[in-house]
Amino acid sequence: MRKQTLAGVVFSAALLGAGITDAFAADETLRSYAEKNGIYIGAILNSQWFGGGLPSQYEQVHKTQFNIVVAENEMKFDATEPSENRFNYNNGDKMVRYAKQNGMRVRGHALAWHSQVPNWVNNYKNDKKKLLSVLKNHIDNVVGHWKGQVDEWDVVNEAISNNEPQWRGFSVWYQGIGPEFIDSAFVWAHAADPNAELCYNDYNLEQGVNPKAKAGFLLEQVKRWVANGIPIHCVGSQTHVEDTTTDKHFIGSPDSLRSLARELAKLNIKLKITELDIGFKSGINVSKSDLERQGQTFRQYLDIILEEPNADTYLIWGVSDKWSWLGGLNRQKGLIYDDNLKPKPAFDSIMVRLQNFEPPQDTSKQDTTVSDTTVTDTTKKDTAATDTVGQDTTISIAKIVGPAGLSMQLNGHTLSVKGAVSARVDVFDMQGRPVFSAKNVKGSVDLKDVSEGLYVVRVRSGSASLTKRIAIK
Ligand code: 9MR
Repeated sequence: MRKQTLAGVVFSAALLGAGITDAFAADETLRSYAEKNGIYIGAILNSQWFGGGLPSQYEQVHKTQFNIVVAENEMKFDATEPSENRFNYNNGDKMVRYAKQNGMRVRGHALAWHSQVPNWVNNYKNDKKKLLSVLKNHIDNVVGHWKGQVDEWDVVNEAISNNEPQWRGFSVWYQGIGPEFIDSAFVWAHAADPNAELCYNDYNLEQGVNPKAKAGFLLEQVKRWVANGIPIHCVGSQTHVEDTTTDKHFIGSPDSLRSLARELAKLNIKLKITELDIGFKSGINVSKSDLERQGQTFRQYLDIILEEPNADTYLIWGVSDKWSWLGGLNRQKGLIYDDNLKPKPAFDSIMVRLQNFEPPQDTSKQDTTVSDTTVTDTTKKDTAATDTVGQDTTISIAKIVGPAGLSMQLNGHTLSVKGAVSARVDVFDMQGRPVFSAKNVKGSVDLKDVSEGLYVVRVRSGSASLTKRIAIK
């Protein structure tokens, strides 16, 4: 399977550099590097945006940094069909226009879900035939209205129970129709827009792929749907997770989610991360190192999307910690921008990863090529910096030539830069934190103050830029 092409994405956004740390140039945005890697990176449009209640900087950050969008609440059942057969598309239309203007892909969320169902639907809870026609009518109209404009839909959301691997009981659709509401919803959505990608979306899917976990149960259903010709194309993993150091009870992990991606690949089904946040418990004091560790976890989830061929989307459930649903879950600070819309270490961490990811060219050589410290092996599950450095006994990199003849070469601790009158050199650690920076470099620069480890070095001169992963011993 190939990554989805981003050919349709037009980069018309004014890249003004909003929300970019000083370490990154104005044209270095998450979306520009995501596009280079053939993936989508996004954040919801918060409900407050629809009412015009957010500062202009919010939208500036959003459209500059992201290339896929989803509405926090505005395409849900209660928003789109508040009373029977009377549809309201105003807010959804507003988002679709915004996405078009800014060259973004659109996700639709969500068609059949137990929550945010308007009261009138419950009047029919004991009438299976009527409920079926209510759900069909909703899907026909909503998917039909945005046919060709909403690229992918969460057709069914959260239909599996939290604790036990079984269907969720308290759902008007499940109780009134039975689990076959799911199969039908996919069939109707496909009929309404045959080109839309259709997903099953749920949370706690990063807690292991075994029969006792939600992901194991889901996998069995996906196998059945695929075998029965149900038009399902993707699984959305919401990935609302918690920092595992400050909450010892949280059991999710990037490795578990990666296992699910690999199982889904066997069925030709994609995995998307659709609602990512990595929160801390409310009330605890979140330190700088907590935020850096959070950044590393953000990067580990991104690695799945970059490395697994059937994974293509990395969507965060919010932009800034200031406007986040997480308080309601007794969590805090789970996003990549702080209360003042300033990028957090998590932003730097995923930015540097996006900039430096190199798809493996020859997988048979994985883990073996260490003579060149440019370390093209980026395919490990977790970029275990210490392991890689441990295998790497040299500290020179072959000459790397980039655009406009700009080149760099590392010998010992001396980085030589050629092809530039003067250059800026930045070195970042693997979590994207700047560890060294020098301006007006002519010829060479001494990195002796950079301690042993794995880093990313970037050389820039004018509009030319070269970035490489290096090991320093
Ligand atoms: O972020 C949404 C919040 O504003 C709503 O009050 C809430 C109501 O159910 O839904 C939130 O979004 C949820 C999403 O639709 C489905 N997955 C869980 C999300 C966070 O609760």
